[in-house]
Order: sequence, then C-alpha cells, then structure tokens
Amino acid sequence: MADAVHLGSGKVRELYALDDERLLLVASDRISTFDVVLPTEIPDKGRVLTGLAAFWFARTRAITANHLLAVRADGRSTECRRLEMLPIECVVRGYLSGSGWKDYARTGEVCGHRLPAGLRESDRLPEPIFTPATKATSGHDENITGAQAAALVGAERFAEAERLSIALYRFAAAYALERGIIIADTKFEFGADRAGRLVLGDEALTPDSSRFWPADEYAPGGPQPSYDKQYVRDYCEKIGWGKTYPGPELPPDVVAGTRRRYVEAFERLTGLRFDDYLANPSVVLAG
Ligand code: Q0Z
Repeated sequence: MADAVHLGSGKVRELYALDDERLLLVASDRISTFDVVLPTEIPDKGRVLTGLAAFWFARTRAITANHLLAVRADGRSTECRRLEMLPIECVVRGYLSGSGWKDYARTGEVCGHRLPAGLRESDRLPEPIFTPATKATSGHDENITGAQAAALVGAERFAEAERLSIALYRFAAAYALERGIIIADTKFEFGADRAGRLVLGDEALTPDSSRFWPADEYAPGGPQPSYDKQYVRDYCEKIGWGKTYPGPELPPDVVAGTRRRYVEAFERLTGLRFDDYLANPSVVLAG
C-alpha cells in the first residue's frame, strides 16, 4: 500500500491506483442506511462484502470476464484490472421494489418495460428486467430507458451489457434462492479493457449492491425486511431519527445482530465458514 495513490472514496469504500493497469478496492466496515453513513462500524462487514464479491466473480467466469486479479490477505482489499467504466449502472430487477415499484405504481412501466397490471409491491416479475440508471455524481441515480442508455454507451455495448447482466442475475438469483436468500435486484458495473472487451467491474452481487431478502419471510404486498440491514433500520425507526446527517450511533446489540446477518449471508452463499475466509481469503476463489 506504500505507493498506492488514493483515487477516490465511496460512501463505504476506498479506491487506489497501484499502477497504470491495476487498482486496489478497499471495503471498509462503514455502513449506510437511508443514504447516510453511520458513525458506528460493523466489524468485518468489509471482509464479508469483499469475500462475497470475489466468490461470485470466481463462479461467473463462464458468463463474463471480470476485473478481479487477487484478494489480499487482509480479506477486505482486492486488486483489480483498471477499466474504462461505462457511464451507466446496469440494474436487473427480478422483483418489484424500490424505485421500480414507485415507477410501476405511477405509470405501469419500469424503464420502458410495460409490466402486467395488478402487481403488488415486492411481487416476483414474470421475467427479470434490465433497468439501467445514470451514475449521478451527487444524490440519487436516475432510471433511464434502454434507448437513453444505448445513446450513452452505443447500441452494441448496451445490448451486450443487458445480455450479460440478465444472465448474471439469473444465475446468482437461482443459486441464492436455493440457499434461502432472495436477490430482489442488483446493480452491475461494466467497463472496457484495453482490447475494448466488456468486463464486469466494481463489486457484484453483495448486499450493498443488491437487495437481499430472507426467503423464509417473503410476503409480497408490501416492503420486505432487508437480510442484512433490518436491525439497523428497526433501531433507526425506534429512536425516531429524521434520516438526515448525522446518523445515530448504534448500540452493541444492533452491531452484533447486524454482523451476524452479514456473516450468515456469507456462509449460506459460499458454503464456507467465515473464519476459514479470515484465515485464508483465497478460499472463496477455489472450486
Ligand atoms: C470503480 C468506486 C470505490 C469510489 C471507478 N476496475 C475498475 N476500473 C476503473 N474504475 C473502477 C474500477 Cl472498479 C472504478 N469505482 C467505484 C469504488 C470508491 C468509487 F471503492 N470508480
């Protein structure tokens, strides 16, 4: 890390340049809720997310190339190929939630996809849909139509990003459902390598880039509990926090319960003991 150059900070991650071709992505233990980063960290959250993303990168190589080069021994840092990132977020929705539900309730459509009438909040969609969004520099990403996304990245790039995103979502959602986790929706980011080929980048299929729901509590017709952040949300509602900066400190039981949920998601999805990951993060790349 001595000569890594800091390139930028996300809400809960840091990005460094290692050289012209390689980046270092570092996942912190920070947690955000209602778009505010809380002052209390969740121990090992960054390691869980890093391990999960690496696990999915290793298991989706037959679907798409990805940027992962190595997971470092700290379990929270990954060395990545530097890409030319596309200026769109590649969102796939298998269930009707969040801005997708809001847009559907208002217009009957999500990002230009006309959906059957009479769907309820959190209903499973007949087929997963690709709902691209712009990368807002401040505030919230904005849903756009396929035509708008194609105008931003080119028709051919758009078609390939859509095909790969849907294939990745179908694979991961089916896999997770067998292990008790619904991946309601997820966001991918693609970039181009030096040869111009599309490569999956950023983090993928983590609870920070997706909505994870506990399958055994699934009850469409309203919002679903979050697999990972529900204790945090419940606590924030209980104390009447106004959901603006600064966020509240979390008490130890909320921290412990939330850490347990992250570790549980890791262990269910990977089939590995989280302690084994901590001892040797490369275990997520095997098999
Ligand atoms: C990812 C981000 C973070 C702040 C740029 N392989 C790549 N090549 C080029 N750029 C990126 C990647 Cl992953 C890239 N971000 C998102 C991550 C902190 C912003 F940790 N920005």
